[in-house]
Amino acid sequence: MSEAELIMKREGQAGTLLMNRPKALNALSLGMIREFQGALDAWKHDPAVKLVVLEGAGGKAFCAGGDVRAVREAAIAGDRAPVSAFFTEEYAVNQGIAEFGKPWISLIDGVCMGGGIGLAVHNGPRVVTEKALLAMPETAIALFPDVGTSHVLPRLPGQLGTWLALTGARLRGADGVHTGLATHYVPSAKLPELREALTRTGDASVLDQFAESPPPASFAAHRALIDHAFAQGSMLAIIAALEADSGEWAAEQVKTLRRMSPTSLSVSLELIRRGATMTLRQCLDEELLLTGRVVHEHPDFREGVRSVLVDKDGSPAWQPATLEAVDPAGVQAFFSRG
Ligand code: QUE
Repeated sequence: MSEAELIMKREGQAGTLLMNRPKALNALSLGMIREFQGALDAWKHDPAVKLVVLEGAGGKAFCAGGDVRAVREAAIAGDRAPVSAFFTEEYAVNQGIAEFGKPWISLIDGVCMGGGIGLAVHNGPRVVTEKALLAMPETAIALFPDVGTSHVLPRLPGQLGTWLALTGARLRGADGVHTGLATHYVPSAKLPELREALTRTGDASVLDQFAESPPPASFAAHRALIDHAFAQGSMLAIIAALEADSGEWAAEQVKTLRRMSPTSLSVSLELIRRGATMTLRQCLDEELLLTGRVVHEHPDFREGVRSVLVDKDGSPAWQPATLEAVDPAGVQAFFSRG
């Protein structure tokens, strides 16, 4: 008998959800997404469920993202239906979490990227430990920040969200709290006791007895540069602003950006700017339009997943290969509903 990919239980006054694909760092399959929808439907109006506790199995990851290997295989096969189902149903779960109406408590004690962020960030509380590692890494595989993060990232302080979206910067737990992606910092060793208190009482405010003030933000010294450089109106202007700074950190950011898909960077920047004035639902709609085009009509997504997750060679051949060669009208065309 194979074990469920999402283990759904009633414990005390809580509903608990355990993402259970540990070998894939709990990356979201379509089956898991459907089980999430089932849990939302079952518990939203159940008065016996006071809150939900969400965790990842295996001790390494909360959730590494979406099952983008499967999406790539469908794209190569020219099979649009499974790709459309995956993103449509994933984004519906993101919206459902936002509208759940009760605490949806994520215990993030390991890797949490992309789709994992989308399961946590639209509701709360969002608990991180010293072992948490948060990122929006999509520009490395020529996707873009989705799962409703085009709504969330422009609302983080200053230009932190633009920086995270474009560079895929990895945040440790404390930095997660300092950006606002997470809400509470709790040492990993205290999670079992926190979990027990949450399920026993059904009261999210017990968190205040466990939360500690996080260590200082590792990016504190770079905040002024982040807010200046990532406020620029184009990718080339962002690069130029970073290159105008003589520090090592700025040079590292340029190196990172130069490795990402140039098309994906340009589309992601436009998406983040548009998202600043859009509702979550509008953002998810726009992301859904973009997934179809990015996955099926542009070569970089297949190439990015090949390079990062399949062959792991770290040398993707992007088309076009440089930001200088990206056509601005082509970027706008990704967004047109004509
Ligand atoms: C960008 C991404 C993802 C990624 C790496 C990126 C992503 C994702 C995974 C992932 C990681 C480990 C696994 C797995 C998937 O990596 O979405 O199955 O075992 O799911 O640079 O967007």
